[in-house]
Amino acid sequence: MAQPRQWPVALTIAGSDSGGGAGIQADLKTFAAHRVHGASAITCITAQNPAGVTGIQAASPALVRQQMEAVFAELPPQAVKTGMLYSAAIIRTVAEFFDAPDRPPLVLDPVMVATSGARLLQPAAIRALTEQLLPLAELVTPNLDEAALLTGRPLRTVEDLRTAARELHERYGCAALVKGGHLRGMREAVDVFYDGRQELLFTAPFIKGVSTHGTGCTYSAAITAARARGKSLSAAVASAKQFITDAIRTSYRIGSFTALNCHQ
Ligand code: PXL
Repeated sequence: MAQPRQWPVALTIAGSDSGGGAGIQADLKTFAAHRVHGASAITCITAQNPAGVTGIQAASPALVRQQMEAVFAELPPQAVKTGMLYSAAIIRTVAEFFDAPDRPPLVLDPVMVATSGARLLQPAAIRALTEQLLPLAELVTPNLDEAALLTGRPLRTVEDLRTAARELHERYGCAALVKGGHLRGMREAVDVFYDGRQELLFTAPFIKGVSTHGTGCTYSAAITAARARGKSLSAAVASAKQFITDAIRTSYRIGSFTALNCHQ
């Protein structure tokens, strides 16, 4: 029999969304759509549906570490992303694990608040995220609210996105993708990428009338999958922008809600 073909592995370190629209579930579907084997280290279980979050329980930091160790021992991933990390203790555990030689590229989606308004990061954990994990990331992917929190200033224009991306790179040494999808009064969803050498603007038509629950997860998972497949960081962001735009454009209905199509 012919030898099966090798697939790359990507790891997501994130929370579970019982409704299947965001979190681990969106990440694994997106990895699969890229023909990348998806491994996961679950940080939290959330009880939720598209209307909102009704419960959260965190895994112990020791169990998060064991999941990462189990994956790295036999399925060393070519790229890793983090999503909902929830507590300072979990962030410290992930940072300690990544502060080692020869770790694969880390895409950090600084998940703080759900589209529905639920808090997904404890306030006391923001410092651990910026001081311990951000310096270890290859890329950070904040939306407008998250970029405002990380830089200490509101973002209202594309110029503000450009400044924020540069500032995040200067402060933390990682590349930044600041996502302007929710900028007011714009016909287009503009994202700014800056890695210290090049600035790139990614633009797509703004699509009205669909839920954006899970867009951040799907976007960062698509970047991670493309990195696991060997693309450069800027090429991975470009292909992921196309993927997330198509996922929004081809959203489907589930009951009285819409969901992103990350099954492309
Ligand atoms: O999109 C942010 C996010 C990440 N992770 C989990 C979530 C959400 C949003 O609801 O539920 C588990």
